[in-house]
Amino acid sequence: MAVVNYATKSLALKVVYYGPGLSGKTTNLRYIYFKLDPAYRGDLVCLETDSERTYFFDLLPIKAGMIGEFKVHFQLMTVPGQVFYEASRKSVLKGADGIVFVADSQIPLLDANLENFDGLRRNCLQQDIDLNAIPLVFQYNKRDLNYLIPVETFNNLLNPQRRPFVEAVAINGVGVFETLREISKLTVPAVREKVFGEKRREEAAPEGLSERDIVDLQEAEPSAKAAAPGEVDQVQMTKVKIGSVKDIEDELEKLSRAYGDKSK
Ligand SMILES: Nc1nc2c(ncn2[C@@H]2O[C@H](COP(=O)(O)OP(=O)(O)O)[C@@H](O)[C@H]2O)c(=O)[nH]1
Ligand SMILES: [Mg+2]
Repeated sequence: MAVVNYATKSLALKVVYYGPGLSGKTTNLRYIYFKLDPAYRGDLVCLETDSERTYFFDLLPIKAGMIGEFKVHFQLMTVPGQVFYEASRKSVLKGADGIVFVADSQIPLLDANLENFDGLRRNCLQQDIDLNAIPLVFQYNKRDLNYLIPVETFNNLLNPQRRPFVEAVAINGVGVFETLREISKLTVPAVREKVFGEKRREEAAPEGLSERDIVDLQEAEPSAKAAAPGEVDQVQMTKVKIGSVKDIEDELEKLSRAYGDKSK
């Protein structure tokens, strides 16, 4: 559920990039960070524990516009892919307002995608998230490679409801902003309804975050040119140490509030 801060009039929407390990989740966040005007985004943060079992999460706050008088920002985050991080995957999903499922299009990874999606289904159940109702967008990534799972196969197996899906080459930025736009288009009205539903109906207040704001997100890209090879991989990340899986939720909320407080 979106974090509402009435004191600073800010609203943080949480969008989780989910998917099997190495499907390209971090690459998506790095590209968005790389292309977005710094005025629109916070630091790209990587959360990790001190122990030998390191948990990697990436977190990127971006400014998106207004809902009524509330400043909206998205908190984009990834989940760690490896099987033994199930607990932290669950924890990152808690309170999600939207989910991007980043699938790896390589044929040998079909089962890995399907198993990971089953895991998402299970984790959503445990977090009281209705996967059939929550804003969800599929990104079929790595379309630059050979031996690809056909989009139709992906849709039949993962996406029978025909949620929005985007073919992507995240490493070159292809489809990255389109995915972000699709998930924001679904998430903003859902949150507006949940948080302000009652109030808005009686007030007939001006439209919240508009299509234009979301389009601006794309136009903040300095140019249409793709990133040079390796450029996105070199994006610097701020590392933040966390004590345990239990601290993850607190840390995410803290970082989100801090960004909401300083963003204008
Ligand atoms: N060929 C290709 N490689 C990609 C693409 N997107 C990501 N990668 C590479 O896949 C690897 C894993 O990506 P990463 O974003 O770290 O995956 P994550 O585990 O989902 O966060 C990295 O070496 C990326 O450079 C893509 O669209 N095409
Ligand atoms: Mg990653």
